[in-house]
Amino acid sequence: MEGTVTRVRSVLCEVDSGDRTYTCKARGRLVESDTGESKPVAVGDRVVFTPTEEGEGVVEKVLPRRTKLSRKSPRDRRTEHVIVTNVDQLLIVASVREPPLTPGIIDRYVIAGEAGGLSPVVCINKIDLAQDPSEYADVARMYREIDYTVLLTSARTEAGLDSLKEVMRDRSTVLAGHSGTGKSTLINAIQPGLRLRTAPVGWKGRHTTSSVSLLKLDFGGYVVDTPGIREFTLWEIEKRDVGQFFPLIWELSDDCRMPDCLHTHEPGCAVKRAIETGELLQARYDSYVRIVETIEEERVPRDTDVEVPEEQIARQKRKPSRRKHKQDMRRILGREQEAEEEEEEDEGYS
Ligand SMILES: Nc1nc2c(ncn2[C@@H]2O[C@H](COP(=O)(O)OP(=O)(O)OP(=O)(O)O)[C@@H](O)[C@H]2O)c(=O)[nH]1
Ligand SMILES: [Mg+2]
Ligand SMILES: [Zn+2]
Repeated sequence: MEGTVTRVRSVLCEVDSGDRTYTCKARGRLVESDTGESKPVAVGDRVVFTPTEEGEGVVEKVLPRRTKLSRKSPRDRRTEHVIVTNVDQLLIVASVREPPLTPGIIDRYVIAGEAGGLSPVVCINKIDLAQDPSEYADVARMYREIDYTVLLTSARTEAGLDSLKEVMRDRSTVLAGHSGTGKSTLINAIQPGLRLRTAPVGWKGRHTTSSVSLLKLDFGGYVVDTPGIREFTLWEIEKRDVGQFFPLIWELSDDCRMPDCLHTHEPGCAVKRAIETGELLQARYDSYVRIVETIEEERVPRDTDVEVPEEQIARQKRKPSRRKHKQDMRRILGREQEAEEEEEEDEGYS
């Protein structure tokens, strides 16, 4: 039989066949095979399994993955921790306050999403806590300028939830971001019956959601809730890959003197020149450098899960797919803010 993994707990996983859910173990050879991953199956995986007793089964095989969101395992940096597979988009949930808004983490998720074939969407939640919209306007503008959909939401006042639903309708979406930004609360707000556990109001403790789960949305589509991650370390991204996720830096790099310019210390760097002239924001550059600096120049060749890696994350395919997604989103949302972005795009930001 075939099914979709909806949850993974230690050695067991839940597999939804469409008719019912089976609690499965993974076949021994799957557990032992050296894929370089921390677990043999991930939430979102399409699997072939053999039902055994009532409601139980054994996973025989994981089918090729369409997309995946991965990070470096916090326990072993040579191990890939696959958070979720086969979802369409990554909703990066940040909050205006509690915890504070930090673009650095958004950038990391953007890169991980793009690298894994997921379309990133930025969601700035808890806008009700802002004394003034200027607290988040710059960050929102920054991501819109580089062609991403930015949603401004409040699970408390329900602001922006209609747009969020439209973005999620008939697609599969994983919510990720720091602990406490309101991921589970947002999911509960768009589909009240789910009653996911959320942190009590005002509680400063973190990590309320403890496992990744795939849920069906009544209005169409699927959503994956994930636990907040304190440190999100990119998996299999090289230093020289980072620039392409910063569109203006990517564009400027054509004029750098050194062919493999990383824009950190090289002579004749057009990116550094652009900071001096004000064409490139210092904050964008700093964010770029922070990410480059955290990447270790070391590749561990592994026979990972994607059968034809070129098909999944081919460099030349990334940008068009992002643009296509963006166009879809624009159609769906049809809002003024989106028209603004279009103008900016004409100015050559994309
Ligand atoms: N003021 C305000 N509080 C919110 C909003 N959304 C969520 N919260 C609160 O923020 C806290 C954390 O919400 P959660 O939904 O548990 O956060 P999470 O992102 O799922 O956190 P983890 O599961 O730990 O990753 C809760 O106390 C929520 O009530 C919002 O829009 N405005
Ligand atoms: Mg949660
Ligand atoms: Zn350069």
